[in-house]
Amino acid sequence: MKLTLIKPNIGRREHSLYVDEGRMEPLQLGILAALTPPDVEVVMYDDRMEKIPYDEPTDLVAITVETFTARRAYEISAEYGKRGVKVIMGGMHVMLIPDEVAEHCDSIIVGDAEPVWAEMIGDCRKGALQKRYLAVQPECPQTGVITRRDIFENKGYLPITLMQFSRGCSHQCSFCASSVYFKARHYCRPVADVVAEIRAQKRKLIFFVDDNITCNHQKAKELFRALIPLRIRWVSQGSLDMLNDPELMRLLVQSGCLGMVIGFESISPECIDEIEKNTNRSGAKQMYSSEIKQLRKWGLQTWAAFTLGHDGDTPESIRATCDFAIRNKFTFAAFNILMPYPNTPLYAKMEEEGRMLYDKKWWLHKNYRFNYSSFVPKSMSADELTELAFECRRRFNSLWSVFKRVWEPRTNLRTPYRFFTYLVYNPLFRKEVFKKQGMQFGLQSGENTL
Ligand code: B12
Repeated sequence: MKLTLIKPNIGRREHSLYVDEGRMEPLQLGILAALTPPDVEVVMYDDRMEKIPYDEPTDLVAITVETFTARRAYEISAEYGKRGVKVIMGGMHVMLIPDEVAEHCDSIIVGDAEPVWAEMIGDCRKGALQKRYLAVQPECPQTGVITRRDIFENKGYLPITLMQFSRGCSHQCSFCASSVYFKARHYCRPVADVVAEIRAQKRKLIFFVDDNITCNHQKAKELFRALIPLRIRWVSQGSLDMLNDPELMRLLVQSGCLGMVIGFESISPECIDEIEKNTNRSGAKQMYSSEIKQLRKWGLQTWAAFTLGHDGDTPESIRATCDFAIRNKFTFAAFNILMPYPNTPLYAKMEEEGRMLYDKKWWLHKNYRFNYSSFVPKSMSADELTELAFECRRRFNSLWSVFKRVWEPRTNLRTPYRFFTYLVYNPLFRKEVFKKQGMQFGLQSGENTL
């Protein structure tokens, strides 16, 4: 039997193809490969930079789907369908809206693949693939499974190893798709498995793609203690409440943490209340001054993430958010328009208030473009919000801002390595800002909604 794994791209630019130059290893496909019995041949194609050879013989195609790659995933599935090849889909979007996905393929796995993958492969061998497999969320994700990384070789990925210690987050921010997937729970892998996985690969730079690696302080401390002897460098995502626990922070730094993606979301306390981001309530009341001081003290290079277009946002507050990010010399920042992902509380609210645009299914609509507002904001038009968010990305990533932000002795200039990281990744992200803006979803302009 032969299995073909596929990571879809978002789509294309209006006038040319889009190649993701900052692409990272598709971790989920490495896990699916590892779960697959050794007698099954496995190949992987990454649509972000290579052509999919639709005519290459295969017995099953497995596609990972996020909401922003759904339209492209359905196109790929249709191509295989024309050739009579069976397609299975799984991933975040499948959990959020399984009935829609099921219309575009032969089978779906709802939830983590681990509990049902072996059964599915067995069914496929017998020619008896079921329409739907429902996975019960395992208390310990990925137990005993070491990601197969040989499938990533020679694909030009950034030289950083992706891995997970935990999945999910116990907070319940109204816009977060992951809280829906994990029902606001946080699941940790056994620390020994993570250590074994780090040892099984060669790199010393790890990106823990956890939703919130510091969600459970005790478990995080256990992990960090075990990382210290490995002498790695790592980055991940965490929430501001980690700063309230000095022992956690000491271990985090000692274990090699270079920096974190932190969801600041908004500088306005009203907006933080609106999205129910409890970890940010006290910080937002004083413009995060004590949190930023601490992040510097611990020497972390922060990737600050903001969401724009809250009901309490105005054009002035959005511009002030960008000023705040530049003034505080964050190493990187993301200015994302608030996105109503299907089945999230944010989506339900926008739908109820009649504010959804693009026939309520922006991810399938032929006129929707990457980084456009998909709803009508309260204090501005959708187009104005789209333009303001683009303006923030342009300003934060401008050459002048890159020059200004580097002068932070405790973070960006702390060591030659930190300075190097700053210099290499800022131009890369700057390029992506322009390449991705306004990208069409999928490659074909086709139907209004698929
Ligand atoms: C790492 C990460 C990134 C990395 C990309 C890494 C990469 N490899 O390319 C970076 C930082 C670049 C990134 C960017 C973005 N991301 Co991101 N990202 C993540 C994060 C934190 C982890 C993803 C991951 O690797 N998980 C580990 C794997 C093992 O888990 P998994 O994918 O869930 O896979 C399991 C199951 O779902 C299932 N499964 C998965 N695929 C398949 C396929 C089949 C066939 C089967 C059977 C099963 C199956 O089995 C797997 C094993 O258990 C997720 C959060 C999350 N919890 O998923 C957000 C997340 C996926 N990102 C999100 C978003 C919005 C984005 C951006 C659009 C942000 C932006 N505005 O720019 C961009 C777009 C990226 C792009 N394509 O250009 C959203 C997506 C929401 C949605 N509804 O789709 C998420 C869920 C964050 C969130 N909390 O909302 N991201």
